[in-house]
Amino acid sequence: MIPDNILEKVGRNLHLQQGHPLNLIKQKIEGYFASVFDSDGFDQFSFFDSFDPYVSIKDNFDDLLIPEDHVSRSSNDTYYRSPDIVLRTHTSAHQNLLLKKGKRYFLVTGDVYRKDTIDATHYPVFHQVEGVWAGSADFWPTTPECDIPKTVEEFLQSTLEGLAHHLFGKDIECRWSDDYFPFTDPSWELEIKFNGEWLEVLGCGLIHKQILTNCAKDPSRPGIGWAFGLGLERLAMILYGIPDIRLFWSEDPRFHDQFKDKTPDDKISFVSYSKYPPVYKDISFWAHPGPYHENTLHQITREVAGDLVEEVKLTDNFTHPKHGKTNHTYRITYRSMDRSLTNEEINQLQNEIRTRVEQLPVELR
Ligand code: FA5
Ligand code: MG
Repeated sequence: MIPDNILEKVGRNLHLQQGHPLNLIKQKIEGYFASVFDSDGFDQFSFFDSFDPYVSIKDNFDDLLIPEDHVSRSSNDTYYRSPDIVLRTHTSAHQNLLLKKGKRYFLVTGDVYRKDTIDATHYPVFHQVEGVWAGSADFWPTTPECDIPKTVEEFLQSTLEGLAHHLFGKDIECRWSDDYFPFTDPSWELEIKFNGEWLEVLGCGLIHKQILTNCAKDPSRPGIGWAFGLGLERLAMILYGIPDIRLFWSEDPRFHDQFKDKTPDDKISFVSYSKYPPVYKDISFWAHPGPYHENTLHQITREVAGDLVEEVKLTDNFTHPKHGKTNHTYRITYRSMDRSLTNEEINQLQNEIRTRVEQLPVELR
């Protein structure tokens, strides 16, 4: 049920490999939380990074108040090992268990898995750091002038802006927008400017009161707290100037030699060792609305072409006024990170993709 190209990533634990950029940036983030929450009045954070990526749907969805019919539960979005066990789609899967154990201040780092679109900043396996700060009910002074949720919100945003400054320096451009998660209320996302464009790096919010109540020893005193989940690859791309998310999985020494002897305090600017030429191929088909899910072509392409696919982009999406069917045209960009591609191998991959698409409820053109 879980394809081989995904299974082979389980257990690689890039975030634990010494001298890997994801490990370096993880250490920088942990270092920031260790130093900020070291002063009087703050309890220290605990760091976890080795929880099993197979989790129950209770942990990944139910306990986070994600509704039964939410799209993220669908097998178009999530890798199911069995009806009750998934590859975690986010590190939030560990929030409830840790809170129930009485942990209130912690980071959890781990690999997460999603059937997602394909381009330079999305990959079906990536790494997140979850952060939770859950203050007790009597942490804040309850004077009438003190708006507690507002204070906790400002505390969250200043902590995360402080992290951005710690990683990237004071001149980094950040912006906040409202977001939505079933497990936080209110919720926000943080974007950072990268190569002239805004890149979403994290989601966060005040922990939903129901979750704090469910996890509290005394449910009548749930307290108040915040949580965030950030994408480690995205931050490492910005920090080290890594142009393509596939590079994190490369075994090319020209990649690893640039990081392997470094410490989290070293300044590193990744030097691209090549930009091999891309090969473009288009594929078009008519699809009825409903039976064809837009993620399907991305998954097929990833299964057939692995890391040789750089991007899958919908370039035309036209609904015929008479028969109501929609034409989908996708442009597939093939490019290797470490060598030139031959026409022959790409034609073979493209034919295999066409053969698989023919088995879908669509009409290939
Ligand atoms: C979540 O996963 C929430 N669990 C975050 C959260 C935690 C919110 C706690 C509130 C409280 P989201 O789906 O937006 O949110 O993903 C969080 C981050 O993961 C994104 O901002 C992005 O940096 C990264 N990310 C998401 N999808 C991908 C992908 N396919 N490839 C690489 N990074 C990704
Ligand atoms: Mg998001």
